[in-house]
Amino acid sequence: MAQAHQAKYRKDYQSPSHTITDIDLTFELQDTATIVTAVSQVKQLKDSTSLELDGEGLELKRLEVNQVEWNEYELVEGSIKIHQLPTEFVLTIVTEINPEANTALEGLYKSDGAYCTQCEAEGFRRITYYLDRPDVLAKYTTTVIADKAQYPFLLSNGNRIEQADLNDGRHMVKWSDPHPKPSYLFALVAGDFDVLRDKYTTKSGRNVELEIFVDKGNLNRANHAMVSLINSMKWDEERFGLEYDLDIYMIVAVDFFNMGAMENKGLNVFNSKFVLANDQTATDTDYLGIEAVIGHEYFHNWTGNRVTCRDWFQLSLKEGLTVFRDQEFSSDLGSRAVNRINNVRIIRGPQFAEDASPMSHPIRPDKVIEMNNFYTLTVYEKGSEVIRMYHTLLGEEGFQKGIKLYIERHDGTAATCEDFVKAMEDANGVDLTQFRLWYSQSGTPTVKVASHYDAQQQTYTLTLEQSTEPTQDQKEKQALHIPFDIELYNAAGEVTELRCNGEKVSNVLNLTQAKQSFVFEGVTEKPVPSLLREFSAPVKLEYDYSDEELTFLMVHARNEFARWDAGQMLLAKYIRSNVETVQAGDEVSLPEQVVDAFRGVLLSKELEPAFIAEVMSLPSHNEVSGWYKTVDVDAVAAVLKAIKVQLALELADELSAIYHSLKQSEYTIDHAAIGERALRNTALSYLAYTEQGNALALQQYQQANNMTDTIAAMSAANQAQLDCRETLMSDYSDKWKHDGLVMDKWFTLQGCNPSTNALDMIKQTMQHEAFSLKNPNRTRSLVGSFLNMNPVNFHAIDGSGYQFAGEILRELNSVNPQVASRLIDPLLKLGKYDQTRQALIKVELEKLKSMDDLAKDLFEKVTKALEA
Ligand code: B3K
Ligand code: ZN
Repeated sequence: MAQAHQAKYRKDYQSPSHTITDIDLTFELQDTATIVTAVSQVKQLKDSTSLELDGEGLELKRLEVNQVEWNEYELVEGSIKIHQLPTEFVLTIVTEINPEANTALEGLYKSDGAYCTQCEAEGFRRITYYLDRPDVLAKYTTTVIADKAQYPFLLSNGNRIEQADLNDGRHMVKWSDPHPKPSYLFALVAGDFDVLRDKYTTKSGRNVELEIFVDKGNLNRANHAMVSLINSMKWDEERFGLEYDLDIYMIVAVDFFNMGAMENKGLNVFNSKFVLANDQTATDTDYLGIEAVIGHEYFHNWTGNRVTCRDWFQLSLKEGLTVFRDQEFSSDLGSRAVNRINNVRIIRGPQFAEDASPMSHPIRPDKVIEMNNFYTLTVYEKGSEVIRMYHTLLGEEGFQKGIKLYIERHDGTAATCEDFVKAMEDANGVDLTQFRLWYSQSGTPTVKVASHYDAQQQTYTLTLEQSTEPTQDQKEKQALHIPFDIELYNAAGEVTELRCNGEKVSNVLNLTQAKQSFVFEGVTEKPVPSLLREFSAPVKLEYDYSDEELTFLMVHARNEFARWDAGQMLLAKYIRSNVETVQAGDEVSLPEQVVDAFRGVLLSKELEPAFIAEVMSLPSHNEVSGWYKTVDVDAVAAVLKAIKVQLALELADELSAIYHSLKQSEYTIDHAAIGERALRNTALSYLAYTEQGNALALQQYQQANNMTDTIAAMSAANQAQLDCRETLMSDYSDKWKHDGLVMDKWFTLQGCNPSTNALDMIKQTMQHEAFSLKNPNRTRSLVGSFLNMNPVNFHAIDGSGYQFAGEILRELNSVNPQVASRLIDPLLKLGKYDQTRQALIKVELEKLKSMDDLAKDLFEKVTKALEA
């Protein structure tokens, strides 16, 4: 039986009893016995002669206070308590750690041949005993000592201030970071790398050395990361007026990493997936991902590092804001509409699902057992939507005024979400009292809209009603301040000016009550409303649109997002009705006018190809599942496939014409070319279901001169189970089996394989020479894609998919609890399935719960799911 782990509550926050102003660290790196000496300047802040420091998995070698050996201490689970301390003192702690045995990839560990660290959220305590909390900010000096031949590069935060060869084949490098920082931003890397170097001069003239460290032989894959870094530095100066503040910026790409990347001060550590790319190894999606993540980590330098978080409950303060900044960066550099569409898909799909799951929590959580479990879509993506709502309400100018004040007030300190709201209020002279509820209320609000046109009075009334269903963490819900962006169109497709009470009003309605009516005057004909434009709030919209209104908006809405959204709503209507049709044992069908609406988009000459590709993309199985209380997995899968096939057959000529007209002779990475490939490959994903499918996929694979087209061919063959599938899969594996990162795309395809014997094939695939459960990227690619993107096989009614998930989770619990805890998410949603499936999932959750050594990470999620 798992031991119960203690929860922490936001309301219990206490400022620290002591602070540490400076820390001098020395690392003597050895694979199984690294010695860490930490010399800290400690100051008492509260009336306490005892100091409790966090520490996990450490062997204490020495403890001194003011250079004198100290015996007044107790070692307890997770910490050390030191007693009888003076008010100010120098604390010396020597610990021994074992980086080689560290498969959890938290603290100091080895990734292939290199040493690296991951300290956020609470990994620094696996390096030394420390006040491992974000509101203790110290200046760091770090000396790294290691064998010179094996580890020629020894890196840490800040500037390199000293280096020397030692007499025993080892060498040392000393770093000093002038900016006080919390322990979670500490980093160390030691290894042998190839380095891509460049320079950047900031607006005010600071010369910055840029260095990207990659595994030997990968230099030809680092260029896009460098371009993205330079673009990020420039963009933050132009759009936010924020400049870099050190003389060097380093990025290291490692193969073993629990998440995407980490914003350690001056020394970002990245999952190699978000650094390495060239046209032969990476898809367009990879390129865009690299741009976004490089930007995200760079933008943290101000929103996260210079202004950090007081405690981990405030995580969205840095993450929501930084996601907003990276989304804006990608939108300014590429297509705003396509970026918005993809961000909204994440909210409507997996984020809404998280809100409805046992893990529901507000963007600022109130209760946490394992902090790593709260790096969630809610904190990040919904957090970013909350930031976007300030932007919608205040405009770019007002928003930037707020950011400026926030940074002026809190630079060099640890702040709270409340500090951020206050800065926005004070800079703009507005009252955001009700808006604050977005930080404390969990769940997804629904806004139900009713309309009424009065021809005689020439008035049009929209009645908006908001409600939020109870969630597992919070039963009572209140009315939120919802910015609700609308437009009204007349029959000619022109926009009607909005007037209320004789005055012109903004497009953004302020919905603040449970139910509220807005009466628009001077409306000379019954309009078609465009509602929740740009997805101006993270809510579900309910409005009874007719097919005619939706096809009208698909053509006439001025804004591309609204056109796409109308297409999605039209599809949603027919997906829902067809699910019922299938349940009644009848055939799926789409009416002619719906097919024609999509034909119109395909034939459009003005729309960008990238945008057309988005309109043609059906909602995912996960997103559709979110529409139902209890989801019929097989019916939804059948409907999505049948709709795809019907569109493919009816639009085959148009799709085929597009496919052939968009053939490119040369591969370039610019947004126009990426968009054309996206549309061409979307066309292929449909054509795969026609007679020409097999020939086209095979030919595209053979002729492809870039990875985007290669993977698109394989993916079409996989989804439509074409005859050429096996040939393509084995050819690819022969070519890339030595390269785990490139093989991840192949593992993902195996994981999503819709074939009825997919699970057996996946089990065989786990024996592939490139696969290892210890590597998070491999595990996520194969197992993660099976759990998240293979609905029919994962939810197989014989329970085989759940059993497989259970086995993997039990193994990963001790190998890498963080990865296990990410992987378990689909099983937490058991409440969405029929009784048989629920019971089967429950068996697996109970088995996990009964494990003696169940890690905090899984414990928190499993208990919540079983309480549901
Ligand atoms: N701040 C890190 C995430 C750390 C996750 C810890 N489990 C990356 C990011 O959001 O930029
Ligand atoms: Zn972040």
